[in-house]
Amino acid sequence: MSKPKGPAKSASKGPGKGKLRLTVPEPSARPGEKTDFSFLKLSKAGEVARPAPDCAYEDTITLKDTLIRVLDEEHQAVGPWNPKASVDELRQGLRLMMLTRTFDSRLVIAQRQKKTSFYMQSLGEEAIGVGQAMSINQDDMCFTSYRQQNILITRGMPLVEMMNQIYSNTADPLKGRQLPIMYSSKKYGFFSISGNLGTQYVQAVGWAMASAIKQDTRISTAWIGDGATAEADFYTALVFAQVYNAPVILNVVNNQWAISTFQAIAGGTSATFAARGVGMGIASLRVDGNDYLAVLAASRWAAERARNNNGPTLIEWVSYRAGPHSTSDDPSKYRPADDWQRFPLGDPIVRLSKHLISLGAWSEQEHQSVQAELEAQVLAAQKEAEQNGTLISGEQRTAADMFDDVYEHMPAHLVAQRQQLGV
Ligand SMILES: Cc1ncc(C[n+]2csc(CCOP(=O)(O)OP(=O)(O)O)c2C)c(N)n1
Repeated sequence: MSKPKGPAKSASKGPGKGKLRLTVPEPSARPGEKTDFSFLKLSKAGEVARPAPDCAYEDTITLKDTLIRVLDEEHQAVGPWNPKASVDELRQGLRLMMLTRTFDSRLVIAQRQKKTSFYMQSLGEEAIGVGQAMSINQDDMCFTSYRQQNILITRGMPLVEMMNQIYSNTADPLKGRQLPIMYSSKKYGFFSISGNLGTQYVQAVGWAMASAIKQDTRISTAWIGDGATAEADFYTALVFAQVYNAPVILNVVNNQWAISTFQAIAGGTSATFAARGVGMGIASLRVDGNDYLAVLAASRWAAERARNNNGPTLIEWVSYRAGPHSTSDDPSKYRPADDWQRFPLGDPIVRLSKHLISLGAWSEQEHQSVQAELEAQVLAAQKEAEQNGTLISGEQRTAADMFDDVYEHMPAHLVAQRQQLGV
């Protein structure tokens, strides 16, 4: 019997180079070593051109591999992306970043004191959400991950209300049903956070499409981390955003890490995350996420584009996750302890404060007194929230709440289950 002839046989012809090998990307350094940050494609401040916000997506193709930066080594604002923000706007931005960091550090302590079960800080990433929230309208809708608490803070959600959610106490706006930090606030245009990574990205695009269908004027913002871009929803969102020219800002926060996983394993060092956008026909920018002025400029550009029906923009924000992934994580097990100190884009709060100092609009003393003021503000909010209960003090909503809102009207089987519980 003759052997079957198939494509596999002909494909195996030709000179191979021996056995195949699987590539598994690794970070350049592990604990005790020094990260080689040369993988980051950096540009000099002021170096990258600024196309008009109504440009064709093709005009952004080169921007996928450059880095939009405004603040230079001397802390001066330079180049075509300089947003020319007023000193008052910048001072407000700095204050909101400092407030976010202060809020985070207090809640990390609260978690260590067992007042809450869990917390996630945004250390080092404060500029991105604050700057974007300052660049859009209060009624634009934000579909965030769990690391954009600064958007709620910028929009003025009372810190007490945020803490009530974290403590799952009697005043928790989400009635104790959600893991701490999974905020939801219709009032502050903040879509309910879900634990399932990436789902909000496609929903943000749908929301933007709905806004366009209704001939509304509001836009949406979508938020995802570098790791979560590997989720299918990320690509689905891009296709729909491009096809329907949805008025959405597609933010990718590249903080280099997804828990213990370096962004190379989500594909980020072979091609930038901004490249994903232009590959789909979406105008895309790659921006220094630790440069508050660059955040303002790029966010305004994208918001203007969306609002004028010029379509979506994808923005890769290059930053660094300076803290642990969450209170359940110990980064010293997988990355060098001094990584953030060596990260070339520095600390967004330090950079903006140095810029303001150079303008004569801030000082070390003012920094310290504002810091003290913010700590007092957060502490006062914390004391107030703790009156409604914490995990250790134990006050919670009634168990009867547990059955509400599963459906709009409670079906008979849920009524029966509630009665079984005797509540
Ligand atoms: C669908 C899904 N898979 C896995 C997880 C577990 N998980 C929670 S956060 C996280 C890492 C996400 O990293 P990244 O998107 O880079 O965001 P970052 O935490 O760095 O802000 C993972 C894998 C999840 N919540 N949902």
